[in-house]
This record gives sequence, C-alpha cells and structure tokens, in this order.
Amino acid sequence: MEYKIVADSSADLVELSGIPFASAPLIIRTAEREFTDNAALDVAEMQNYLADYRGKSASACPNIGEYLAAFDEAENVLCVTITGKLSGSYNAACSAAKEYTAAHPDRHVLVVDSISTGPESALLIERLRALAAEKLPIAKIRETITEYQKKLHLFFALESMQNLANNGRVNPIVAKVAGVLGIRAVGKASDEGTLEMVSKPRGAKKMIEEIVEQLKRHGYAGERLKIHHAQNLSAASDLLAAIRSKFPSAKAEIGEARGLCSFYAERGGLLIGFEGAINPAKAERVLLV
Ligand code: X90
Repeated sequence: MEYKIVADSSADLVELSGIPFASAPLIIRTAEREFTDNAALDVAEMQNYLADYRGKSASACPNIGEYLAAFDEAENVLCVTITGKLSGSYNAACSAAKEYTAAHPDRHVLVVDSISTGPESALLIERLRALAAEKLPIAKIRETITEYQKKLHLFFALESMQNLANNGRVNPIVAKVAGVLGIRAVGKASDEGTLEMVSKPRGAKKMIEEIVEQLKRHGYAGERLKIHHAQNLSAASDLLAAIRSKFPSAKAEIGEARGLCSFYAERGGLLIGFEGAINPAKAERVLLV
C-alpha cells in the first residue's frame, strides 16, 4: 500500500515528513494582489498589506485540476479539506477523487472533510500518517479516522471577525463583538463545521482563562493539542503555559497559521485543536472511491 497525503492549505502545513505529501493552496485576493497560500507565501507581509488595504478581499479554494495535480500518480490518496460548510474545497476534492479513480480504476482516494480547519486538520493528518505507516487498507483507515475525528475539537479566539463577516462566513452582527475595546470572540467549530460563538472575554488574560475552561469542559486531559497563531506567538505561548500548569504532561505544541487561516483569523487570532471527549453529534462527511 503506497499512500500520499493531500491537504488544502487551511491545514497550515507547508511540509510533512515521513510520507509523500502535497498541499493544495487556497488563494487570498484583493483587487490589486493575489496571495497563493503555499510555502513561498510571506504571511507577515500579507498581513501587513491587508491591514492597510481598504478595498474588498476574498478567498478561493483549490479547483478540481489543482487537486488532480496534487494527487499526482499516487496509488492511494488520503485527502483532508477545510469544512465543506464554509468552502467549496471538499466538493472540489470529491470531484477530483471521482475523476482520478475513473481514469485509474486501480487507485483509491479517501476525502475527509475536517468539519474544521487549521490545527484540527493537522491532527487528523498526523493520525492519517500513522495509519498509513501501519499499512492499513484504505477502508480500515476510513473507519478509524472518522472515529478519531469525533474526539477532535476546535476553539478559536479572534480579535477581529471583519474578513469572516465581509465574506459571508459569519453573521455580521455576531462579528461585531470582536475587536471592540479589547473584546475577543471565543468560539468553536460547531458539529456541522460552522462558527459557533461561546463567549466574549474582555482582555487577553480572560480569553486564556476561558479557553482553558472550555478545554476542560470538552474533555481535554493532556492529550494531543495544537495552537496555531496568526502573528501572535506571545498569546500562543501564554496559552500554552496556562495549559501546562493544569496539564503538566500535555502533548501540546504551537504552530503558525498560514495564509488562509491568517486571513480569516486575522492578526492576533488563535486556533486551538485538541483531542477531548467523543462528540457523537459531530457531522461525518467523507468519501472513499
Ligand atoms: O473556499 C474558500 O474560499 C475558503 C473559505 C474559508 C472560510 C472560513 C475560514 C475560517 C478560518 C477562522 C476561525 C475558525 C473557524 C472554524 C470553523 C469550523 C479560521
């Protein structure tokens, strides 16, 4: 069994060791410039540019051809996308999977909708890599990964939700809470893979307390956790320290949000993906062809 992992760039992975890997980039676009969310993207420079830019900005997911190029010649493709409720990426990947296997009946593609993004997708991908290393048949990988997915959770803390609101990914009234007088919007990925608001802590300290409280409430007990930050290593480090003081042996680490997540989480935003309690209500969107 030869496996390749393909993910869209919302997983914040520019590379992955130990297994063939390709990232299908999303694009962030203004009237003047276009940013391809690949390894060459200077995320800080994009953020600086966007902070001063007053016009419209938007994103676009990879198309079928870009997914086909990422699948390349792999025998078995394990593909992870951003939530299909907020992006066309999952649909594009599924269409590519059907074309790919129609042209090569001996090949297989598993497409997993993360129902999430960023650090939760990265956790899924690392688990897929481990399953591939065990050389499990792809049907078994499908079964195991969808079960694993039910215990993954994603929280976010955002200083601004302007880009989410401008692009119709969140209700503009909901979006107003963030960015006013140091108020953070703390929320989570809903069971369906949309943004669900949880609270509006005032100030960074309260935000960290809230996240730690939510981790406990969602069954976090020191298992794997990833914090992806949008140009905010200091808040990510403070959060990690707070997590470690409650869970000294936490398998927790910090990573950097790449282009797509940085665009929507905006400067200062944090995304936290972790292994916690099983959520049987979590949506399952997966295709195996
Ligand atoms: O297809 C496209 O153009 C991509 C659209 C993506 C829209 C949403 C991105 C959200 C990124 C913000 C906070 C976490 C939200 C979790 C929701 C499940 C990060």
